[in-house]
Amino acid sequence: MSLATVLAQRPHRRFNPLTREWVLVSPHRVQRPWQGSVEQAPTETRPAYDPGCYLCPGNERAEPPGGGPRPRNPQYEGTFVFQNDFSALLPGEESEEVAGSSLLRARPERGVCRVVVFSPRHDLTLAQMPVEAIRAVVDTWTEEYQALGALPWIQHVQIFENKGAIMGCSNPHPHGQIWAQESVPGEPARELASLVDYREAHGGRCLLCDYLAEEVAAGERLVCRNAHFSVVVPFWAVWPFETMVLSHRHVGSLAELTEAERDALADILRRLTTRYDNVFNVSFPYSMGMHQSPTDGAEHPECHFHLHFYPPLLRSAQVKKFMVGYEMLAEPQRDITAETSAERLRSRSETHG
Ligand code: H2U
Ligand code: ZN
Repeated sequence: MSLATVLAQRPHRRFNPLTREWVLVSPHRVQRPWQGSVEQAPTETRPAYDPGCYLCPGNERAEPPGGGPRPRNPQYEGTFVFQNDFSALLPGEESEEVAGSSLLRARPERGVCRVVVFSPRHDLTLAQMPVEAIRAVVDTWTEEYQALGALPWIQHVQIFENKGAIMGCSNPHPHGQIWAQESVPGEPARELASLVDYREAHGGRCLLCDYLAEEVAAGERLVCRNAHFSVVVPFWAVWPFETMVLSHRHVGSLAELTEAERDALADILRRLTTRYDNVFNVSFPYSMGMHQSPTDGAEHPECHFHLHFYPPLLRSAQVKKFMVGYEMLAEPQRDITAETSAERLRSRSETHG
Protein backbone atom coordinates (compact mmCIF):
# COMPACT_ATOMS: atom_id res chain seq x y z
CA MET A 1 0.00 0.00 0.00
CA SER A 2 1.43 3.36 -0.96
CA LEU A 3 1.99 6.11 1.56
CA ALA A 4 -0.53 8.28 -0.31
CA THR A 5 -3.22 5.60 0.09
CA VAL A 6 -2.52 5.26 3.79
CA LEU A 7 -2.62 9.02 4.28
CA ALA A 8 -5.89 9.39 2.41
CA GLN A 9 -7.79 6.26 3.46
CA ARG A 10 -6.40 4.37 6.44
CA PRO A 11 -6.35 5.24 10.13
CA HIS A 12 -2.77 6.29 10.80
CA ARG A 13 -0.63 8.37 13.11
CA ARG A 14 1.51 11.29 12.01
CA PHE A 15 4.53 12.58 13.86
CA ASN A 16 5.06 16.22 14.77
CA PRO A 17 8.85 16.67 14.77
CA LEU A 18 8.54 20.04 16.52
CA THR A 19 6.66 18.86 19.60
CA ARG A 20 7.57 15.18 19.15
CA GLU A 21 3.96 14.23 19.63
CA TRP A 22 1.77 12.06 17.43
CA VAL A 23 -1.65 12.80 16.00
CA LEU A 24 -4.17 10.10 15.05
CA VAL A 25 -5.76 10.66 11.64
CA SER A 26 -8.97 8.84 10.65
CA PRO A 27 -9.66 9.82 7.04
CA HIS A 28 -12.11 6.94 6.48
CA ARG A 29 -14.53 8.63 8.89
CA VAL A 30 -15.09 11.54 6.57
CA GLN A 31 -18.12 9.98 4.91
CA ARG A 32 -19.34 12.85 2.85
CA PRO A 33 -17.17 14.52 0.24
CA TRP A 34 -16.93 18.28 0.64
CA GLN A 35 -19.89 19.88 -1.10
CA GLY A 36 -18.40 23.32 -0.98
CA SER A 37 -21.58 24.58 0.66
CA VAL A 38 -21.24 27.19 3.33
CA GLU A 39 -23.66 28.30 5.99
CA GLN A 40 -24.34 31.96 5.99
CA ALA A 41 -24.00 33.10 9.55
CA PRO A 42 -25.88 36.22 10.60
CA THR A 43 -23.77 39.08 9.35
CA GLU A 44 -22.61 41.00 12.33
CA THR A 45 -22.34 44.70 11.66
CA ARG A 46 -20.16 46.66 13.97
CA PRO A 47 -19.71 50.42 14.11
CA ALA A 48 -16.31 51.90 13.26
CA TYR A 49 -16.38 53.42 16.75
CA ASP A 50 -18.14 51.89 19.76
CA PRO A 51 -18.55 54.21 22.74
CA GLY A 52 -18.77 51.17 25.04
CA CYS A 53 -15.56 49.49 23.81
CA TYR A 54 -12.59 49.54 26.16
CA LEU A 55 -10.16 49.48 23.22
CA CYS A 56 -11.57 52.24 21.01
CA PRO A 57 -9.65 55.57 20.90
CA GLY A 58 -10.50 58.03 23.64
CA ASN A 59 -12.54 55.52 25.66
CA GLU A 60 -12.16 54.51 29.28
CA ARG A 61 -10.91 51.04 30.06
CA ALA A 62 -12.17 48.82 32.86
CA GLU A 63 -11.62 49.69 36.49
CA PRO A 64 -8.20 48.32 37.45
CA PRO A 65 -8.24 45.28 39.79
CA GLY A 66 -6.94 47.30 42.76
CA GLY A 67 -9.55 50.01 42.25
CA GLY A 68 -8.64 53.56 41.37
CA PRO A 69 -9.36 55.64 38.28
CA ARG A 70 -10.13 53.93 35.01
CA PRO A 71 -7.33 54.45 32.45
CA ARG A 72 -8.36 56.31 29.30
CA ASN A 73 -7.05 55.41 25.83
CA PRO A 74 -5.43 58.21 23.84
CA GLN A 75 -6.87 59.28 20.48
CA TYR A 76 -4.50 56.86 18.76
CA GLU A 77 -4.52 56.66 14.98
CA GLY A 78 -2.48 53.55 14.19
CA THR A 79 -1.59 50.73 16.54
CA PHE A 80 -1.80 51.22 20.30
CA VAL A 81 0.03 49.27 23.02
CA PHE A 82 -0.76 49.34 26.73
CA GLN A 83 0.12 47.37 29.81
CA ASN A 84 -2.58 44.75 30.39
CA ASP A 85 -4.68 46.05 33.29
CA PHE A 86 -5.26 42.44 34.37
CA SER A 87 -1.80 41.07 33.67
CA ALA A 88 -1.29 37.35 34.26
CA LEU A 89 2.37 38.03 35.01
CA LEU A 90 3.84 40.82 37.11
CA PRO A 91 7.30 42.34 37.28
CA GLY A 92 8.89 42.15 40.69
CA GLU A 93 11.86 40.90 42.59
CA GLU A 94 13.85 37.89 41.49
CA SER A 95 13.32 34.93 43.82
CA GLU A 96 14.26 31.31 44.19
CA GLU A 97 12.26 28.13 43.86
CA VAL A 98 9.92 28.11 46.83
CA ALA A 99 8.36 24.75 47.58
CA GLY A 100 10.66 22.18 49.03
CA SER A 101 9.96 18.73 47.65
CA SER A 102 10.73 17.02 44.37
CA LEU A 103 7.01 16.49 43.81
CA LEU A 104 5.74 19.85 45.00
CA ARG A 105 7.79 22.29 42.98
CA ALA A 106 7.03 25.93 42.35
CA ARG A 107 8.88 29.09 41.67
CA PRO A 108 7.73 32.67 41.30
CA GLU A 109 7.54 33.84 37.69
CA ARG A 110 8.02 37.45 36.69
CA GLY A 111 6.76 38.96 33.49
CA VAL A 112 5.06 41.73 31.60
CA CYS A 113 1.72 41.50 29.77
CA ARG A 114 0.71 43.98 27.12
CA VAL A 115 -2.26 44.45 24.83
CA VAL A 116 -1.59 45.42 21.21
CA VAL A 117 -4.52 47.11 19.50
CA PHE A 118 -4.16 46.64 15.74
CA SER A 119 -6.31 49.53 14.55
CA PRO A 120 -8.44 52.41 15.85
CA ARG A 121 -11.30 50.94 13.80
CA HIS A 122 -13.62 48.86 15.96
CA ASP A 123 -15.16 47.12 12.95
CA LEU A 124 -12.09 45.66 11.24
CA THR A 125 -10.06 42.47 11.53
CA LEU A 126 -6.61 41.73 10.13
CA ALA A 127 -8.33 40.28 7.06
CA GLN A 128 -10.11 43.56 6.38
CA MET A 129 -7.27 45.93 7.15
CA PRO A 130 -5.21 47.48 4.34
CA VAL A 131 -1.86 45.75 3.98
CA GLU A 132 -0.06 48.96 5.04
CA ALA A 133 -1.96 48.90 8.33
CA ILE A 134 -1.03 45.24 8.89
CA ARG A 135 2.56 46.22 8.18
CA ALA A 136 2.25 48.75 11.03
CA VAL A 137 1.14 45.88 13.28
CA VAL A 138 4.22 43.89 12.20
CA ASP A 139 6.39 46.91 13.08
CA THR A 140 4.72 47.24 16.49
CA TRP A 141 5.21 43.53 17.22
CA THR A 142 8.87 43.92 16.24
CA GLU A 143 9.39 46.93 18.50
CA GLU A 144 7.71 45.14 21.41
CA TYR A 145 9.72 41.97 20.88
CA GLN A 146 12.91 44.03 20.91
CA ALA A 147 12.00 46.29 23.82
CA LEU A 148 10.72 43.51 26.08
CA GLY A 149 13.48 41.15 24.99
CA ALA A 150 16.06 43.79 25.91
CA LEU A 151 15.02 43.61 29.58
CA PRO A 152 17.79 41.50 31.10
CA TRP A 153 15.38 39.26 33.00
CA ILE A 154 13.02 38.54 30.10
CA GLN A 155 13.89 35.30 28.33
CA HIS A 156 10.84 34.81 26.16
CA VAL A 157 8.32 37.05 24.42
CA GLN A 158 5.09 35.41 23.33
CA ILE A 159 3.10 37.42 20.80
CA PHE A 160 -0.38 36.10 20.04
CA GLU A 161 -3.95 36.88 19.06
CA ASN A 162 -7.14 35.25 20.25
CA LYS A 163 -9.84 36.00 17.75
CA GLY A 164 -13.53 35.33 18.20
CA ALA A 165 -15.67 34.73 21.27
CA ILE A 166 -15.34 30.97 20.71
CA MET A 167 -11.61 31.37 21.47
CA GLY A 168 -12.26 33.35 24.63
CA CYS A 169 -11.59 36.70 23.03
CA SER A 170 -13.22 39.33 25.18
CA ASN A 171 -13.74 42.07 22.58
CA PRO A 172 -14.14 42.09 18.77
CA HIS A 173 -12.01 45.24 18.44
CA PRO A 174 -8.90 43.95 16.58
CA HIS A 175 -6.17 43.29 19.11
CA GLY A 176 -3.65 40.77 20.33
CA GLN A 177 -1.55 40.23 23.39
CA ILE A 178 2.07 39.87 24.45
CA TRP A 179 3.22 37.93 27.46
CA ALA A 180 6.93 38.29 28.18
CA GLN A 181 8.49 36.35 31.01
CA GLU A 182 11.64 35.12 32.68
CA SER A 183 11.31 31.47 31.55
CA VAL A 184 10.82 29.87 28.17
CA PRO A 185 7.35 28.30 28.45
CA GLY A 186 6.59 24.68 27.59
CA GLU A 187 5.52 24.74 23.93
CA PRO A 188 8.37 26.90 22.58
CA ALA A 189 10.78 25.03 24.86
CA ARG A 190 9.74 21.71 23.29
CA GLU A 191 10.12 23.14 19.79
CA LEU A 192 13.53 24.59 20.59
CA ALA A 193 14.77 21.27 21.95
CA SER A 194 13.68 19.55 18.73
CA LEU A 195 15.32 22.22 16.57
CA VAL A 196 18.56 21.92 18.54
CA ASP A 197 18.59 18.12 18.30
CA TYR A 198 17.83 18.15 14.57
CA ARG A 199 20.62 20.63 13.95
CA GLU A 200 23.08 18.45 15.83
CA ALA A 201 21.99 15.25 14.11
CA HIS A 202 21.98 16.78 10.61
CA GLY A 203 25.27 18.64 10.42
CA GLY A 204 23.87 22.06 11.23
CA ARG A 205 20.74 21.86 9.07
CA CYS A 206 17.46 23.44 10.16
CA LEU A 207 14.41 21.26 10.70
CA LEU A 208 12.03 23.92 9.42
CA CYS A 209 14.17 24.87 6.40
CA ASP A 210 14.23 21.19 5.44
CA TYR A 211 10.52 20.78 6.19
CA LEU A 212 9.62 23.82 4.08
CA ALA A 213 11.65 22.48 1.16
CA GLU A 214 9.75 19.17 1.35
CA GLU A 215 6.38 20.93 1.49
CA VAL A 216 7.23 23.18 -1.45
CA ALA A 217 8.30 20.12 -3.45
CA ALA A 218 5.15 18.17 -2.52
CA GLY A 219 2.81 21.11 -2.95
CA GLU A 220 -0.27 19.36 -1.60
CA ARG A 221 -0.25 21.03 1.81
CA LEU A 222 0.73 24.50 0.59
CA VAL A 223 -1.96 27.13 0.95
CA CYS A 224 -0.32 30.28 -0.43
CA ARG A 225 3.06 31.96 -0.59
CA ASN A 226 4.88 35.11 -1.60
CA ALA A 227 8.54 35.91 -2.12
CA HIS A 228 9.42 35.55 1.58
CA PHE A 229 6.78 33.45 3.35
CA SER A 230 4.86 30.25 2.74
CA VAL A 231 1.72 28.97 4.43
CA VAL A 232 1.22 25.23 4.89
CA VAL A 233 -1.27 23.02 6.65
CA PRO A 234 1.39 21.09 8.56
CA PHE A 235 1.62 17.37 7.80
CA TRP A 236 1.00 16.80 11.52
CA ALA A 237 -1.77 19.41 11.95
CA VAL A 238 -4.19 18.70 14.79
CA TRP A 239 -6.85 21.40 14.30
CA PRO A 240 -8.96 21.04 11.14
CA PHE A 241 -7.68 24.22 9.49
CA GLU A 242 -4.42 24.61 11.37
CA THR A 243 -1.67 26.37 9.42
CA MET A 244 1.92 27.42 9.83
CA VAL A 245 3.46 30.52 8.28
CA LEU A 246 7.16 29.94 7.61
CA SER A 247 9.79 32.47 6.63
CA HIS A 248 11.78 31.36 3.59
CA ARG A 249 14.99 32.75 5.02
CA HIS A 250 16.43 31.12 8.12
CA VAL A 251 15.87 33.95 10.60
CA GLY A 252 15.17 33.63 14.29
CA SER A 253 12.84 36.53 14.92
CA LEU A 254 10.93 39.56 13.70
CA ALA A 255 13.98 41.63 14.58
CA GLU A 256 15.97 40.04 11.75
CA LEU A 257 13.41 40.62 9.00
CA THR A 258 14.25 43.05 6.21
CA GLU A 259 11.82 45.76 5.13
CA ALA A 260 10.74 43.59 2.21
CA GLU A 261 10.18 40.63 4.52
CA ARG A 262 8.06 42.72 6.90
CA ASP A 263 5.93 43.80 3.94
CA ALA A 264 5.70 40.18 2.83
CA LEU A 265 4.61 39.06 6.31
CA ALA A 266 1.83 41.68 6.28
CA ASP A 267 0.81 40.49 2.80
CA ILE A 268 0.69 36.82 3.77
CA LEU A 269 -1.27 37.57 6.97
CA ARG A 270 -3.88 39.49 5.01
CA ARG A 271 -4.19 36.75 2.42
CA LEU A 272 -4.32 33.88 4.89
CA THR A 273 -6.88 35.50 7.21
CA THR A 274 -9.02 36.36 4.17
CA ARG A 275 -8.91 32.76 2.99
CA TYR A 276 -9.98 31.71 6.48
CA ASP A 277 -12.96 34.09 6.45
CA ASN A 278 -13.95 32.70 3.07
CA VAL A 279 -14.01 29.07 4.24
CA PHE A 280 -17.40 29.42 5.99
CA ASN A 281 -18.18 33.04 5.08
CA VAL A 282 -17.68 34.13 8.68
CA SER A 283 -15.03 36.04 10.52
CA PHE A 284 -12.92 32.96 11.22
CA PRO A 285 -11.97 32.49 14.88
CA TYR A 286 -8.50 31.31 15.80
CA SER A 287 -5.63 31.58 18.19
CA MET A 288 -2.45 32.53 16.42
CA GLY A 289 1.00 33.44 17.54
CA MET A 290 4.62 33.41 16.62
CA HIS A 291 7.58 31.42 17.77
CA GLN A 292 10.89 33.21 17.73
CA SER A 293 14.29 33.19 19.39
CA PRO A 294 14.28 33.37 23.18
CA THR A 295 15.63 36.69 24.43
CA ASP A 296 17.98 35.09 26.93
CA GLY A 297 21.13 36.66 25.53
CA ALA A 298 22.36 33.39 23.99
CA GLU A 299 22.77 32.68 20.29
CA HIS A 300 19.91 30.62 18.87
CA PRO A 301 21.06 29.45 15.45
CA GLU A 302 18.46 26.68 15.60
CA CYS A 303 15.51 29.10 15.63
CA HIS A 304 13.38 29.53 12.55
CA PHE A 305 10.76 32.27 12.71
CA HIS A 306 7.22 30.97 12.20
CA LEU A 307 3.60 31.51 13.16
CA HIS A 308 0.98 28.94 14.11
CA PHE A 309 -2.70 29.46 13.42
CA TYR A 310 -5.05 27.24 15.44
CA PRO A 311 -8.66 27.74 14.32
CA PRO A 312 -11.30 25.65 16.13
CA LEU A 313 -13.94 25.43 13.39
CA LEU A 314 -14.62 22.10 11.72
CA ARG A 315 -17.71 22.04 9.52
CA SER A 316 -19.37 25.42 9.74
CA ALA A 317 -19.40 28.65 11.67
CA GLN A 318 -21.14 26.80 14.47
CA VAL A 319 -19.56 23.35 14.43
CA LYS A 320 -16.21 23.38 16.15
CA LYS A 321 -13.73 20.61 16.68
CA PHE A 322 -13.80 19.34 20.25
CA MET A 323 -10.61 18.25 21.89
CA VAL A 324 -12.21 15.89 24.38
CA GLY A 325 -12.23 12.24 25.47
CA TYR A 326 -9.56 10.44 23.48
CA GLU A 327 -7.74 13.69 22.71
CA MET A 328 -7.53 14.62 26.39
CA LEU A 329 -6.67 11.17 27.61
CA ALA A 330 -4.65 9.65 24.77
CA GLU A 331 -3.57 11.91 21.89
CA PRO A 332 -5.02 14.39 19.40
CA GLN A 333 -7.18 12.98 16.62
CA ARG A 334 -8.63 14.38 13.41
CA ASP A 335 -10.80 13.06 10.56
CA ILE A 336 -10.31 15.46 7.66
CA THR A 337 -6.72 15.16 6.49
CA ALA A 338 -4.20 17.99 6.31
CA GLU A 339 -4.18 17.56 2.52
CA THR A 340 -7.96 18.02 2.25
CA SER A 341 -7.88 21.09 4.50
CA ALA A 342 -5.07 22.60 2.46
CA GLU A 343 -7.06 22.01 -0.72
CA ARG A 344 -10.07 23.79 0.78
CA LEU A 345 -8.01 26.74 1.92
CA ARG A 346 -6.27 26.88 -1.46
CA SER A 347 -9.60 27.02 -3.27
CA ARG A 348 -10.77 30.07 -1.30
CA SER A 349 -10.50 33.59 -2.63
CA GLU A 350 -8.00 36.12 -1.30
CA THR A 351 -10.55 38.87 -1.74
CA HIS A 352 -12.67 39.59 1.29
CA GLY A 353 -16.34 38.81 0.67
P1 H2U B 1 -8.49 38.96 24.99
O1 H2U B 1 -9.59 39.55 24.19
O2 H2U B 1 -7.60 38.07 24.16
O3 H2U B 1 -8.99 38.34 26.25
O4 H2U B 1 -7.54 40.18 25.42
C1 H2U B 1 -8.02 41.34 26.01
C2 H2U B 1 -7.11 41.69 27.13
O5 H2U B 1 -7.37 43.03 27.51
C3 H2U B 1 -7.33 40.84 28.36
O6 H2U B 1 -6.14 40.15 28.65
C4 H2U B 1 -7.22 43.16 28.88
C5 H2U B 1 -7.67 41.84 29.45
O7 H2U B 1 -6.97 41.56 30.63
N1 H2U B 1 -7.99 44.30 29.32
C6 H2U B 1 -7.33 45.39 29.86
O8 H2U B 1 -6.12 45.36 30.01
N2 H2U B 1 -8.03 46.50 30.21
C7 H2U B 1 -9.38 46.60 30.10
O9 H2U B 1 -9.95 47.64 30.39
C8 H2U B 1 -10.18 45.44 29.65
C9 H2U B 1 -9.41 44.27 29.15
ZN1 ZN C 1 -13.49 49.30 19.83
